[in-house]
Amino acid sequence: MPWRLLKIGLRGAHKEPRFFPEPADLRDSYDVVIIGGGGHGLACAYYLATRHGIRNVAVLEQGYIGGGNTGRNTTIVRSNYLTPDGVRFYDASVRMFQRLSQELDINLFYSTRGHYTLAHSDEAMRTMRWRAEVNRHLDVDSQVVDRDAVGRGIPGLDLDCGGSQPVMGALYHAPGAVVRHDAVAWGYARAATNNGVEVHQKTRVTGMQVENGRVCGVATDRGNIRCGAVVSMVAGSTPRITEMAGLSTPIEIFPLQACVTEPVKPFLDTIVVSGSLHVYVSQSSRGELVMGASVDPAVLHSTRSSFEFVEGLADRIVDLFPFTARLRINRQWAGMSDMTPDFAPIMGTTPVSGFYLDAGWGTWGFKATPISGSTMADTVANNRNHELIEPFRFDRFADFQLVGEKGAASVGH
Ligand code: PYC
Repeated sequence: MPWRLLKIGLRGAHKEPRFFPEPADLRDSYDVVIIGGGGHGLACAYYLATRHGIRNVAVLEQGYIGGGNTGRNTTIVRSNYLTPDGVRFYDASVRMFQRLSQELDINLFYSTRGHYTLAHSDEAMRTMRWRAEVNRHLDVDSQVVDRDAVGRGIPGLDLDCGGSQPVMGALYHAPGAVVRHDAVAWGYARAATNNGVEVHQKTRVTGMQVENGRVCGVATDRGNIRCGAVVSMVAGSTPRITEMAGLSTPIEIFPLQACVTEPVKPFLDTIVVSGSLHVYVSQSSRGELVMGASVDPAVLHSTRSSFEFVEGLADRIVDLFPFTARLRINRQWAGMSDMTPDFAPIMGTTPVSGFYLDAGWGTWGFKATPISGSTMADTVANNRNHELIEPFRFDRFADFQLVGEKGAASVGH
């Protein structure tokens, strides 16, 4: 049980302090400036302070914390990836997530549900078998299950999908989970500020100072800051920031949309993904169906959500769960996904000394929050890539060392 909750319960007085203090002014200099107050940036700040004793850190967020992709995803956590590099990395993340409520002393409502990736063709079954082999080799609990087992595991699912794409089987990943995404950002923000980090919201980075190949400061809309290191941990703004450092990456930005229905009685206690139908769905603790699709078809820097998205998604969700035809959609939104050519992130040191990059998360950045924060903090503290992120290094495209995770995407792109 989180200690703070216990203390408040026993005290009887329920006045709560501000969740975390907001510093008034920017200082002239910091050891490390982190651009982006989403889960990754806040986690990195927290681990810099707690594991490496680097506390003179500012997190600069142009909006409000968790207002970007951290609060715009469908909260899924899993490690059933395709490449050994991806599986090792996300397995470490799942393990950190499982302990995170205790560590941050906040109830993140982490809920292990099990995760089905449905296969509707022989080719998809082959990919599921491949993923299961790689996962099990690395001690990650994934197995291929047949059509009957899918039917038993997901009551209410039409195994024939309205006759369009009958289910043949699935990859079942028992550790698959959901977790309250905004609380992850708040938890890291509070824990980081308790350890001396400053989190500055509504502070936009407008420029970067690089001298003799080394970063030495950033300009913001609230003034200039000198610093020893800059870590870019943004989504949707990566090209804008890398350009300031004089770098370019193969990242392109595509919107990824999602929505929730009105609440209904609990019927779905697992996470269901269909790559062929381009949908994923889980039921929140409030009873809403949380659903999403693949990225939008064209490059766009926007968080607008569209009628076309809901129309297309609803059509396919009804094939899976016919009773949902009667449900209303309560909310819809979009995030901006940094897509790389090999569907793997770009992490670590860069050709500009003191400038570190955490980007290219595509459609799966949220689930990497703890491991990305901790490995990036280690990388910054030691100025060399942590071994778990070395496969995702900045120059892998120039070296033709791609990671090739497309087969593990929840939905086709
Ligand atoms: O990778 O699990 C995933 C995911 C779900 C929604 C988008 N990506």
